[in-house]
Amino acid sequence: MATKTDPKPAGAADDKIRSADKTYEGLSRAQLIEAYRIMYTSRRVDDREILLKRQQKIFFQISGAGHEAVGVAAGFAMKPGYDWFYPYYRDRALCLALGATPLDMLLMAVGAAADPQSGGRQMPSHWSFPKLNVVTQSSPTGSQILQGVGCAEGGRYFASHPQAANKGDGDYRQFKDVQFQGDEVTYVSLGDGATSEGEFWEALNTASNSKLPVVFVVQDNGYAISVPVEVQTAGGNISRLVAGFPNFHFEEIDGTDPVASYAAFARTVAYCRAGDGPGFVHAHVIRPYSHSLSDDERLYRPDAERERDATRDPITRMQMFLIREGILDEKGINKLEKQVEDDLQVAVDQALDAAPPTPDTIMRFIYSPDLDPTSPALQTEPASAALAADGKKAAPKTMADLINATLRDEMRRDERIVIFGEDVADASREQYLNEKLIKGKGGVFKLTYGLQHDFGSDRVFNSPLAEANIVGRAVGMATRGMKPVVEIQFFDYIWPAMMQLRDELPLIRWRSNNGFSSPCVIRVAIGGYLTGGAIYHSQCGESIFTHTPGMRVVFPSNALDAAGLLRTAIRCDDPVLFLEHKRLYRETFGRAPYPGPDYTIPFGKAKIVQAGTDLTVITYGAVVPRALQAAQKLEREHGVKVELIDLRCLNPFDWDTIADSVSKTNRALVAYEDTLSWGYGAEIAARIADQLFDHLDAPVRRVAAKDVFVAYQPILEDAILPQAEDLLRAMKELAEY
Ligand SMILES: Cc1ncc(C[n+]2csc(CCOP(=O)(O)OP(=O)(O)O)c2C)c(N)n1
Ligand SMILES: [Mg+2]
Repeated sequence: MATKTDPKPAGAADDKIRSADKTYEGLSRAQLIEAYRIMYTSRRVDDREILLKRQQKIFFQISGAGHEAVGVAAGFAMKPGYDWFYPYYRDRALCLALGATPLDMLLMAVGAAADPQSGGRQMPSHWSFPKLNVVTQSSPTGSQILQGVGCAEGGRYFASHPQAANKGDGDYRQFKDVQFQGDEVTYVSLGDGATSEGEFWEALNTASNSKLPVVFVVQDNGYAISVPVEVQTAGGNISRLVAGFPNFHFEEIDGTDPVASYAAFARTVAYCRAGDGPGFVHAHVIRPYSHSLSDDERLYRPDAERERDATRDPITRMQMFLIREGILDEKGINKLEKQVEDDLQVAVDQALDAAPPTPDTIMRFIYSPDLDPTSPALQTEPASAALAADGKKAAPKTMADLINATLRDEMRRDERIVIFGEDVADASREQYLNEKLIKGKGGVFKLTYGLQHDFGSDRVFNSPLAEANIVGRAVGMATRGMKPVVEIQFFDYIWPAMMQLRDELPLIRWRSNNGFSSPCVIRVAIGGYLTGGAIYHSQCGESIFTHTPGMRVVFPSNALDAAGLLRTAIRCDDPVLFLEHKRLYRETFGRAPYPGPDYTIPFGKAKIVQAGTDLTVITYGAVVPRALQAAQKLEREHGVKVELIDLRCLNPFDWDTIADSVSKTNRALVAYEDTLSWGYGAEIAARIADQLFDHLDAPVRRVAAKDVFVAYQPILEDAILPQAEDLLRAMKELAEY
């Protein structure tokens, strides 16, 4: 191991003093003893968990064995509760070094209610320690990396907008504490296998380009379950592949050597703290305990290879180092180890006695316990009505205009809001704007036009063309207390962000048992009826997201609702998917005067577009104007009075309004633009059949798109998407049933 000694010659008496003062890359002898205590504790917690798993007292085990030295080194070089940490499941020693206890870990392993990390919701080794700034970890390999980048961006943003950290009234800010240091560093770690995930490269790209203070740590144990590193990584060495990223400080180290690892981290953290850019530490480690307790590495690794690794075991190496350097003798080591064992036994006993969570808690913290976006207090009147009463009638505006105006109002009100996405800025080369050489873009649909001009390039900016990048960074920023309002240019291209949207964003709060939250807004242009939009610019698919607990989903059909619901979305303490129908952006239907900067609509409150007595039509989005047209024709021609319900918000949705209406009309038609089978309306239809069966005089009917993607040729598009005539026919049949 690397050592550094005081070069000054000395006599025998001085020798003792000198050796007591001797430091090892800045680590004192006491710190090295502490490092060994943590490493040994980490290994022994793994061993005890393995035993408990064999005794069926815990339900899963994955170890940090072989990764202890690099973990302790990073923990010593960084500051808990000051810096930020997005660890990997092998980071047991890191977490112990930061201040987590074996009891915290064992409570998680038994799935105790008192598990401080998840309350029994997550597997062991899925670290989450709010006080230490260790951010809730998930299982998908690699999804933590972009979040770490967003976290670092959050710290930088608050440092340059300190007032933004102030609490604000009447919105999520009341419940979202912000702390920032100005020079904090974000730690993100992953395995050699996880470097193959695309999000890893997206994260390096942004950290490099923005010179963000992120330390990327690849703990390379040579295997991803059974797949060796040369299969993951072209040429077998990740350091060689990433070397071309500008602005980085790179280190490639023996991660089984705590002193060398500490030195590398100290250099890297100093570089990041100084604001010079990100760091990359590639630590070669070993994995002596197979991948997890569900894996037996003897199936794919011969004994000779495993024995070779064993000679590098960081625990035995560190023991030998302490003895060789005269820091501890064998007796000292035995004493330390005995103390660790005794303490561990107490923790194991406590964990085994801990009460499990009760099943009645399962629904807690899916959403914010503090701010209810369905609150009647959010029901407001548009200020435009007051203006109209004064006789100064404001001109009706499109949905696009009012979304833009709402974003502007809210950005003025809440400095934590940033907007980013593809093409959303007016111009990334802002000198063109300053010199008034150009007008600016502001989104492919121009929804964010002028916002960069008004609020600056650090609040409205373009992202790379990478949807996971957009959402993953937003998650990290929102965790820090910012309010990212990001744009996915077309719903059809939301899928690269799916891991973040399904497994991360909506789960941050629930899986951490309310330890963390990430309330942000994802605006998405959605839908067809475009004439030429074709397959990849016409998709719906909202049910995929309403099927995800933890995600609010909103889908307005007109300008006023869009303004009111977007404001509620932005002020909300939950993640919101805000779906904007492209066809409705500039329609004549549903224009409205500007409703003022405080106009909100509660989530989960439908609107009765037209009252009726004979038949209920439940719909939303671009089907609303088509259904209205059909209903008006049906009444004109056949005297049938349709009650038309616009859901506006899909999760939560307004069951009470549906139930009241169907109980009255005894007939229900559910209409939606997405493909018929498994669509959002299928759930509504099922609930009506289930809960309102006694009120029905006819089967519940659905009108939706054919079960095919939208084709380019307008004749085909018309045949695929539900049209007013289809709705009219279905309404008439149902009324006559
Ligand atoms: C996205 C994703 N795909 C697959 C898995 C299943 N899985 C869990 S760990 C793992 C291997 C990870 O290897 P590496 O990143 O090298 O980390 P190590 O376990 O070796 O420390 C795989 C495939 C997962 N958790 N997430
Ligand atoms: Mg690995």
